[in-house]
Amino acid sequence: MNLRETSRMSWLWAAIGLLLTTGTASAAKPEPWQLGLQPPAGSIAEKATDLHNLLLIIITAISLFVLALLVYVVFRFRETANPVPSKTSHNTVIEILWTVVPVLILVVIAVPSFQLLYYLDKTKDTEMVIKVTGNQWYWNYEYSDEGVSFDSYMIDEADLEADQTRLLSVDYPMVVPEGTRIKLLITGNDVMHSFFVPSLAVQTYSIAGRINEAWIDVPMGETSYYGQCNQICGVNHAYMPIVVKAVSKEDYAAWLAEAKEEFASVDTPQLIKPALIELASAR
Ligand SMILES: [Cu+2]
Repeated sequence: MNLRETSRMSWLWAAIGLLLTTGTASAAKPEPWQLGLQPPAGSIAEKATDLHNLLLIIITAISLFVLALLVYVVFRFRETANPVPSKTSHNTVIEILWTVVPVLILVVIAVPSFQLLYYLDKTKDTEMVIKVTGNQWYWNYEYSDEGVSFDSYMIDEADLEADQTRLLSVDYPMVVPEGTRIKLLITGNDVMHSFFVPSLAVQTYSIAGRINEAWIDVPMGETSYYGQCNQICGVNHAYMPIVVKAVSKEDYAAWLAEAKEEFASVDTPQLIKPALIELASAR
């Protein structure tokens, strides 16, 4: 490789490096020209990202292998090079290989996949509970143990302030203490919605008459995690974003005291408590 080629290669690697890092240098919301997943926040998202990266390597290797085989077959067995085609219809060795190798690949994928599934199911280790209700077209967050419940609406484009994000900022975010494992009881009031926050790796359907359980592992750090309803739920489907705002434990206590004044709910805890007791005794 001469000097010119070497410098061309280094440009290529720099460009690839840039493409790979743009996905990891952003905040907990989508960025313009972002590639890949949002940076993972918390243990669930880290495990999900690791699984995604493993699958990406496997699927890339498989695609390149199949492409190489196709290119080889097209050139090696073209009409001019191979005028009399073989009529072979069976080859035991190849048939065993193309059965056993995919099975082994699936086993390799299954192990971390099941590990993650069972990790996602560990809702009993959580420290607090928030009930999330999907409505056309806003979310309601209920801190049942605190008797607090409030609606969360998207901020209109005309009312956006400098630090707010179009289509993602809301008037009242779901405020949570940093470094806390939170159980979410997700339900719906009308049509199907879906509670989706990519950086926390949570995506759970909200269905009227059902309570779906999920948990989030909010890491340390005062960050807002942005998400959206990702189940087509009517004309304003795109306008019911989610903001999970992590604050310090002290700020959370102060917010909660204020919220108790502002959003005190008298009736809802009575409705939700029996359901919570049922859930707790079932586990
Ligand atoms: Cu929705």
